[in-house]
Amino acid sequence: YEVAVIGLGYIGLPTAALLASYGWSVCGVDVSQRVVDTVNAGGVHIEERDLDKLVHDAIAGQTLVASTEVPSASFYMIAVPTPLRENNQPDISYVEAAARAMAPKIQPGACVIVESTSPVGTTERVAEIIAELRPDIVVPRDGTTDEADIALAYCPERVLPGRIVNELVHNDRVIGGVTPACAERAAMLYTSFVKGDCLYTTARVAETVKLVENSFRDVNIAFANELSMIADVIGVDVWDVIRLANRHPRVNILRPGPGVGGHCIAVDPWFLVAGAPQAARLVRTAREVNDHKAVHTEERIRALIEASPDGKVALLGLAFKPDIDDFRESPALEIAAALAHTHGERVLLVEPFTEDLPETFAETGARLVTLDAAIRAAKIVVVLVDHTAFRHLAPADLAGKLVFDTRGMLK
Ligand code: SAJ
Repeated sequence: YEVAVIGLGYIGLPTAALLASYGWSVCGVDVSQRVVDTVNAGGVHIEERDLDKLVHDAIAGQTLVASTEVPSASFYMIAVPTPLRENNQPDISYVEAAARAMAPKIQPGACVIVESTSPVGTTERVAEIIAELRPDIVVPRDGTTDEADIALAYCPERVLPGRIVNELVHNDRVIGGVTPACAERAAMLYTSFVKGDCLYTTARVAETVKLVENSFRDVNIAFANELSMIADVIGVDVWDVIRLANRHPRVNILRPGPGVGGHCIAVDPWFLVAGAPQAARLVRTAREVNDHKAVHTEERIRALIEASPDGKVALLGLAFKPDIDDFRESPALEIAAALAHTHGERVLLVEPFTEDLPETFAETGARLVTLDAAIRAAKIVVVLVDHTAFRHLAPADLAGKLVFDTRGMLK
C-alpha cells in the first residue's frame, strides 16, 4: 500500500477515503472487526455528510481496503483517539500502541505522520518507540539534521464535525516535521488533496498549534457562558446584551449554551494545561466555567421541575451541537441523563438524530418521543440543542408552558 491509515474514526475514515479518491492505494486499519467489515462492505459506521459515497466509491474502485492488521506502506498515518483520563491527564496509549503495531512493518524511506490531537511531545514519544523496536533504522530526532532512514511529522486535523469532507480539502494545513526534510516528505501526501495552504513548521509547534486552536474557542465560549450566568444574577437578557455588544466593531461574543461538548473542545485544553499547569490559568478556568455551565443549567431545570410538580418536561436535543448525531461529551445528554435518573417518568426526550436512547436512560422511565408529542404533553419545554428541526417552533406552540431556551434559538 502507499498509505496505511491507523484508526478509522471521525478523522481516519474520511481521510483514508479521500486519499483513495485522489488515487492513492490506501489500507485503513482499525482494531474493531465490525468497523473493518462495514468499511469493506462499502458502508460507514459514522454519520458524516458526503462520507458514505466517498467510502462506497473508494471500496468499489479498489483504492481502499480495511484491515485489522497494519500492512507495510510508504506513509503511515496515526488517527486514533487520545482520550482524557479521570484526572484530566492525556492518555496517549492508543498512539503508542499504533506506533508499536507499525514498527515491525516500517521500511527505510517510509513516512510516519501523527494526526491525533496530542499533548506536546507525543511525536517525540513515537520516535522513541520506533527507535526502541527498530534499532536497525535511524529515526529522526528533534533539532537534528542527521540523515534519517524514515520521516516523522505531526500534521493535526482541524475539520469541523458535519463538514469534515469539505474542510479536509479546503482548510489550510499545518505540517510539523521533526526535521525540515520530514515536513517536506509528509507534505507530499497533503499537497495531493489539500486546496488550502500547507504551512511548514516543527512537530512541537504543530502539536501546540492544534491545542491552542481549540483552547482559543473554549476560552471564548467560556466568556459567553459566564456572561449568561452573570446576566441571570443581574436580571438582564443575555441574548439582548450579546446582540447589542456585538454591534461594537471590535467585539464578537460567541453564544452561551448548556455547556461545551464534543471530543475536542471539551478535552484538548486539558492537554495544554497538563503540559504547563502553573502557566495555563485562563485555559484551566475556561474549562471549569464551561463544565460548570452544565451544572448551572441542570440546576435551573430542576428549579422549573419543582415549581411545576406534576407536569411533564420536554428536553429538546441530546447531541453535543446542532444537526449532528454525535453524543460524545454532550452536556445536553449529561443533563438529560441526570434529570431522567431523578424524574424519569416526567421526562420526554426529543432527538431527531437517534432512534434508540443511549444505555444511560434504560429503566429511568424517560421516553424518546417526537417533537409534536413532546410539545403537546409537556408543561415545561427546555431547548438543549438548536437542531434545525426545532427552529420552526413558534410562540403559539409554546403558549402557557414554562420555556427555558439554553441556546437562544426561539424568537
Ligand atoms: N458552542 C457553544 N457556543 C458557541 C459555539 C460552540 O456553546 O458559540 C459549543 C457547541 O454547542 C459544542 C461545543 O461548543 O458543544 C464545540 O462545538 P464547535 O462547533 O465549536 O467545535 P467542534 O468540537 O465541533 O470542532 C472543533 C473545531 N475547532 C475550532 O473551531 C477551533 C474544529 O475545527 C476542530 O477540528 C475540532 O474541534 C477538532 O477535531 O479538534
